[in-house]
Amino acid sequence: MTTTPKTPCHIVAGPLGVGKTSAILNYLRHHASRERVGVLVNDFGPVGLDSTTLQAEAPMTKVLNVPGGCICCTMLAELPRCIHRLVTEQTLDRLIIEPSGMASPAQVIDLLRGAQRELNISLQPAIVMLSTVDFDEETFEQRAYYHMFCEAADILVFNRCDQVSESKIKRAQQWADKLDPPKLRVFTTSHGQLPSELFDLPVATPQTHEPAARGHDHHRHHHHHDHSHDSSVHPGGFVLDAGRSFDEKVLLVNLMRVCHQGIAENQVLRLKGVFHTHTGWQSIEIANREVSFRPSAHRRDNRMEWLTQPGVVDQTRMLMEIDRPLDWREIAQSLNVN
Ligand SMILES: Nc1nc2c(ncn2[C@@H]2O[C@H](COP(=O)(O)OP(=O)(O)O)[C@@H](O)[C@H]2O)c(=O)[nH]1
Ligand SMILES: [Mg+2]
Repeated sequence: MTTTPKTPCHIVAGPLGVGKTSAILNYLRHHASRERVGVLVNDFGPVGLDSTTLQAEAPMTKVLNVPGGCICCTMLAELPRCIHRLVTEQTLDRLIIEPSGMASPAQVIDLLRGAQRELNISLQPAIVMLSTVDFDEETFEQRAYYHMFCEAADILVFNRCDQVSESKIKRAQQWADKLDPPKLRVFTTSHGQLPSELFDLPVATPQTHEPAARGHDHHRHHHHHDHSHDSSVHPGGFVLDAGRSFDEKVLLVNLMRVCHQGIAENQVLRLKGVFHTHTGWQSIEIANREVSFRPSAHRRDNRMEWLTQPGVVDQTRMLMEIDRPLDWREIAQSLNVN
């Protein structure tokens, strides 16, 4: 058993050229004299230019270039080895990792989450940077490429705001504020100037939470509306830490049951969730009495929100229902009946 404190480990991800290295440089300029920071860069070229720039800026910092070019699989194989080298060579106060813009941030997060204990690191909220120049609602809604980055973000940063109009910055911010599950923070900036508090946000490990009584849409600007007048609709929800994982088959079958039979006579009108399952992260939904499943890049926590009618369904009850062991006789019976 190791007694060395875990090194906080930050991921600064995002497409090529959005300003990741600039953000890390900015952090080093403000902190490298007070903190021992280790930086791992996965540059796209064979030369490792980013790591050279970073090292020149902050000579006290340990900068390591992860070889492997732009192929994220190669980088994934090298990453744990490089982290191990950095954290064993000296005690670090912090480790910052810039994956190549080609890497899927969710894959990097999965890898690090799995190796956390072994590497004695503690994964901090993932910072994902995007260029405000690239933003428009339609593109960000429709392109899987942007979904991948937005979903994986715990903290979403729109950089390059100096190159767009005020109204576009506002639109990006408003769009991101409406994302579901909500981000820990959405931040707009230029030249990678991030406030240091973004590196000190606590990793949420709540057991359960009572979500705000929101209506059927989650738009923040509707907050002033009072939906509670509709006493026949009851919201509920919970958040569980990311370390907890579920059996995908059990989840699916139980959600189908909940969808069709409700819980104790309470029909489930709407349900949304993200779950860490044994086979990966899944986003689930019930709408119009149908269950849908799709892979999710969200990695922060397990969470679920629902609306039922007419009675209140508490968190514990819902969790038990969706996690309860499969009863094949019951399933066979329900198949026969329907
Ligand atoms: N105009 C403008 N240029 C930026 C901004 N952020 C970064 N850059 C420049 O864009 C280029 C790529 O930035 P870099 O941080 O290396 O991006 P990375 O590929 O995500 O690491 C560099 O020349 C930066 O100086 C910004 O907010 N505005
Ligand atoms: Mg870079």
